[in-house]
Order: sequence, then structure tokens, then C-alpha cells
Amino acid sequence: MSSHPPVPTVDVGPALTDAAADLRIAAAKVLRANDRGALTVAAPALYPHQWSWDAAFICVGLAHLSVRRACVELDSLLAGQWRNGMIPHIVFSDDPEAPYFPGPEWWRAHELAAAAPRSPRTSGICQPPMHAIGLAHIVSVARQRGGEDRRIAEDFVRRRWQDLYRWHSWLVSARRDPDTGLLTIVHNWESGLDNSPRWDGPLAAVPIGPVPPYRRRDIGVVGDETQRPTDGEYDRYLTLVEQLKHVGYDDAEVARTASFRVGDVFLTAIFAVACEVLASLAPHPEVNKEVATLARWAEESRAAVIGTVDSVRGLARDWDARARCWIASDTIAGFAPLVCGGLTTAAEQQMLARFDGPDWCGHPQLRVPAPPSTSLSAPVLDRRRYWRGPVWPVMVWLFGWALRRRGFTERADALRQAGLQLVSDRRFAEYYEPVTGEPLGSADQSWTAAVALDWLVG
Ligand code: 9WN
Repeated sequence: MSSHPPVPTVDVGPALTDAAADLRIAAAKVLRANDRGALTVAAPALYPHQWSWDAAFICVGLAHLSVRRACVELDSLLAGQWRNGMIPHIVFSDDPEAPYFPGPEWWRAHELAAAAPRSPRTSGICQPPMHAIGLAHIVSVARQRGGEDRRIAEDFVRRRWQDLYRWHSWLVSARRDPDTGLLTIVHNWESGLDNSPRWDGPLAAVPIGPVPPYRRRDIGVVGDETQRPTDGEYDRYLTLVEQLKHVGYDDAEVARTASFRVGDVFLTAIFAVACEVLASLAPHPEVNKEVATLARWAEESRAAVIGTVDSVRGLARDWDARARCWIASDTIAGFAPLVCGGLTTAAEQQMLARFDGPDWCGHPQLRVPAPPSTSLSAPVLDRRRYWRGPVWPVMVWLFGWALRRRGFTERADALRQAGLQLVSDRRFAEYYEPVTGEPLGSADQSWTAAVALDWLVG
């Protein structure tokens, strides 16, 4: 038995209970407090800049507060888009009081990369392409509201659709692995699931150094190193950044020289569904050719994801392109096909049964029935450490969204309920201990508040 108090039930029936209404107000307050005018920081102390996939999730919540402000969020992110189409994983705010390591002076992308903008400063890698999905939410809220909101959102789509298309196009041209059809990441930070056990093998093969002396900031902010990646891992993360800097972040050189090159099945699944969503947002018939291309990329990427499923364990796998081997792991990424679809009905039922089963959402020790980042039955489980065990509300939202989209309404409702119970402590933590429900990592994390808001409004 856990020593923590029982999780309060948040009734999300048609009329909001007082608890749900209070939670909604608290979530909106976090988004407002983290708003720096034109961008929302991912978290006030730990991540005081704009992150790429965070911004997309943040729009899902922001749209409910202000369609106009949600569009501004994506405009700010796209101001950092590189000339080659890449949306960088961090767009740094110009606030000198916003410390983060590694910051712009470490990445030096504006000096070293021919494709990077001089301003705003950015990092030199990417993150999963959630943006079309965030934009679709803005459009859907705006269409329900009509009037000025609808006009703002539709105008945004007309102005920015091609930029999102260029981003998808870059992922295919610079990152698609010809052997597997998966999109390749060249740094584990690009996955967004930074220290997932999925990357243990490929990272172990990265020779450390040379790396200039550095001091981590994250541990001081979080105050508990058991919740963050280890120093050994950070040495490798920064080694990889040095390698990218060494070749001026040039796509072809990076592909040739990077000592971490992995086909990321989860990112590819997000890409597949994001291509479909982006196609559905096409602003006018002049982009029909691009729409057809998006449909093809969606189909090819979905097939690539399905092609990774391990027939014995029943989960999707990543591909280590350097070692030329599959990476099997008991992590949430194994359920990538539930995000993008494409399994046969029988195979999908089996995967859903696994998702609901005792190693995952149905594990008897789980605080709430939501998928942890790593299975509670896996030997590598580390219940407090970042992507090695905790439950991330934002992932619960993503699976709920994807399942609802494909007609699994009951499951999506159950995930929404579980997610709401998790965040009912009003801490809006970055992640939660899966057994005790203790809030971990950063407090007042913007994307947690954003998905909570969407659960409460949606
Ligand atoms: C490195 C901002 C980001 C998320 C990532 C999450 C974490 C950064 C860090 O925070 O990563 O990008 O410093 O740990 O892993 O998914 O986008 O919230």
C-alpha cells in the first residue's frame, strides 16, 4: 500500500464539479504565468525557453484560452525555423535572465550552421513533429467559436501551412532511412523521450569527448538527481552536440558522421499521423500536389512503423542504423502503432489488450490506469527517473487523442479520466511517480497544464 493519500476523483461529466472547475482555473493560471508575451516557456525554472513539441501541445490548451495567442505561439516557434525547413528543438527567448544549460552559447547554431537564423537563437537539432496536430486543435476550437477566431485561425493556416509542409519535407529528405523508412534521429534529445531505455545501447556506443568543461543546471533546479539523467548520460549528450557543431550542423555531414543514428519508431508514428492532419488542413487547391505527397508520406511512414513490430513481444521497435540492429524495449514507444494506426484489426486488438494488460495500464500497482514511460514489469524500470518509468500526462493525452481519433472512444475517455486524476494535485508536474503518484521533475510544466485544460474543456 502506498503511504500517499488516495487520488481524488475529478468528475468530468457535462456539468463541471467544483473540483474540476478549480483545476481548470489552476491550469489556465499556469499557462498565463508561463507566457512571456509571444512564447510560452516550457517550464518557469527548469526550461525558460520555447521547446518545439512542447509548443504544439501548449497550443492544444492555449486555443481554449485564446485562439489568437495560440497562433502567436506557433508564429514564434516558426520564427526559429531553419532555411532548410527544420524546426529546431529550442527557440531561445532573448531574456538574459533565462538560464538553461546547454544554452545558445553552447549550441552556437547561429554562427556554425548555414541554415540557422541569426535571430532568434536556436538549438541545432529537432523534436517530434507534433505541430500539425496542435494546429488542427486551434482550427477546430476556432471553427466551433466562429467569427473573429475562425478568421484568425484560417488566416494563420494560409500563412503558415507551407512552412509546416517544408518542415515535414525536411524530415523526409534529411532524415528518412532508406532501409527501414523510419525517420532517423541523431541525438536522443530529438526523440523528446531523452533518456528512455531505448537509447541505452546506441548511447553506450558513443565515445565520450572531447567536451569543454560544463556545469549542469537541471539537477540544482529539480533538487533531486534521481529524477534526472545521470552525469554519464550528459557527457554523451554533450559529446553528440560537439559532433554536430564540428560539421556545422550540415545535414549530409551529420548523416555521414554522427555516432548516434537511430530510426525512431515513435517519432515516425507521430509524423505519419501529422502528415494526414496537415493534409486535412490544406488551405487551397494550389497545394493539391503537396497534399498528395503528404498522403504518400503518411502511408509509407505508417507501413514503416508497422514493419518494426516484433512478432514475439508484440511491440514496435527502433532501428539502430549504426549497429544495424533492432532495438526492442518495454517502453511506451512500443505502442507507436496505436498512435498512427495501420495494424490489422486482429493485431490491433492484441496490442490494445497488451496496452490494457498487467504489464501496462492494468498493472496492479499503478496509481492510475495510464501508461508509464517504461513498463512496471521491465527490469530497467526506474520509477522516479524521467523517461525510465514515470507517467507523463502529455503522453497520456497523446494516446487518448490518437485512440479517440480512430474511434476507440471508451479507451480515450478512460485515459482522460486517469490523466485528470494524476494532475488533480494541481502541481502540473512534468511527470509522476507511477505507483505513488508523487509529482516529479518540474512543477508548473506548461504542456501538463495545457493537456489538463483540454481534458477539462474537451
Ligand atoms: C532537453 C521541455 C523538454 C521536453 C523533452 C524533455 C525535456 C530537455 C531537458 O524537456 O528535455 O530537450 O533539458 O531535459 O525530455 O521532451 O520537450 O519540456
